Amino acid sequence: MKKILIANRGEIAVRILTTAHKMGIKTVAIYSTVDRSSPHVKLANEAVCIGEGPSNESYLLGSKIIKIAKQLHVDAIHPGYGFLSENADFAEEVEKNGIIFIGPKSNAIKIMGSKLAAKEAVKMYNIPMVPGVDEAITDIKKAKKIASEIGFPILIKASAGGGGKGMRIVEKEDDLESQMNRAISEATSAFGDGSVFIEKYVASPRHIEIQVLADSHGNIIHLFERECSIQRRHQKVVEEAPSVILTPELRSEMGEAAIKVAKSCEYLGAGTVEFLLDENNNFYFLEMNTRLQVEHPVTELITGMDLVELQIKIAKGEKLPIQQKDLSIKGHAIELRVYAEDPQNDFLPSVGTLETYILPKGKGIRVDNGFEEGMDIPIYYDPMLSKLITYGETREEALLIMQKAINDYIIKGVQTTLPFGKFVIQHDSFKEGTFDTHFVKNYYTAAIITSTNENEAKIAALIALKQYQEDQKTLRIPTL
Ligand code: MV4
Repeated sequence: MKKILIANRGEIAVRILTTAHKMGIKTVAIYSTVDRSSPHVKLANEAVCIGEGPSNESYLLGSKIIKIAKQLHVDAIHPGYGFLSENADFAEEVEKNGIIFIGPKSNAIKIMGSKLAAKEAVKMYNIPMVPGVDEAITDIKKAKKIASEIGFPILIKASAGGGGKGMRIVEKEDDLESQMNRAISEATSAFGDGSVFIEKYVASPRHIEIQVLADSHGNIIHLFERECSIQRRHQKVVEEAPSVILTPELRSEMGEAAIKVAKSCEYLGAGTVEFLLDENNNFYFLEMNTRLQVEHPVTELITGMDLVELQIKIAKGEKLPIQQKDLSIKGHAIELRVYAEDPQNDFLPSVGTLETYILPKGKGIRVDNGFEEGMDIPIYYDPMLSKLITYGETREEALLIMQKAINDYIIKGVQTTLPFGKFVIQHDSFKEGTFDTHFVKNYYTAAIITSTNENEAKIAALIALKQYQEDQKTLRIPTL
């Protein structure tokens, strides 16, 4: 493999380019007109403009991307996350054109892209699943019977849904029919597939996911868990590894289950198996993400592995260079996603120019970043600027470094979620590790940040006053 094309932008394009260059592989970047001065364009050996700002006129143009790859004699395409990364047709088209898709085969993407197909695939592997049905429900009588067997509250989910889209909690039988009809019509218009199913609603779960790697020689390993419970409206905010709640036994049970999920779809490459963990630490398989995830760096920091390098080696047909027994967890890593969003104004995207943009640095700090001072934030894409990742020997150390790194990260020109991140990591429930997926909803209000800002301004004013008074004293000395 001599040359790869990165079909993505922002921090993840930079992340992939960096490892490719480390491995002596040449790179091709693609970019839209609004991204022409982005770091990923400058860093790549070659760069091709593929269209205008909107994703469907640029980063989603699969056929055009494949055409460019062929023209430039590219050996493989890395899709990153988002965009075309979980598009089974794209993966298939890439391979049909004699180019390696750095990811699983299109069939695995297809299976895991449908929650019902995923349940079907893992059926014979004894993976714990939330009580519920494993087939699409259309008949309301049947739905009522099932719901009463499971017991309310229940959750209606869309088979094609993701990120919480098309989910509905139903508290009592009276609401079932109307909620089911709504869920079906929502799923039909959002995904073109109205299949919905029913599960018992797990009220206060934690969201734990397991990183897996599978090579083309039948070897599958897991790289432990990531704790992803701190999220806001299905958007993850803070992730960490390891999770404070897992025991070594539970960790290895979940790891084994994740490996079986990978086996069930003949998985290839890096993937993530998502689980819910209930109050009694029972875990249930939710879904599998068939891509490199945003939060992969925390896994890299605690295992010492380069996941992109391993993805590339697997795509080349190499055997995994490590076995399960070679892996262990060392230290603790925390990731904060830094978005150009205003936490004091309902997290609305805050567009504008990065007038000042200074990254924090130092021991235990890693910033996976896609922007530079002076750049505009395009309105067309996810407004994530970077990921601030810290590492320590202990969770406490990683948290202390995170606190300092947030303070040292200077962004002017746009509002960001840095103050929100600071709120999260300083919260008692987060520090104690007693949180669940309702953390943000339960504890966060915009007023907290306003008052933190006011307090900090007050302290700054007091320090300034004190200093002024001190200066006055010294100034008076010569006149005495
Ligand atoms: C659930 C659940 C409770 N019970 N399933 C949300 C997105 C999708 N991946 C699955 N999700 C959930 N499924 C049952 N049976 C609660 C959630 C859920 C959630 C899951 C992970 C992280 C954050 C979440 C926030 C709200 C709901």
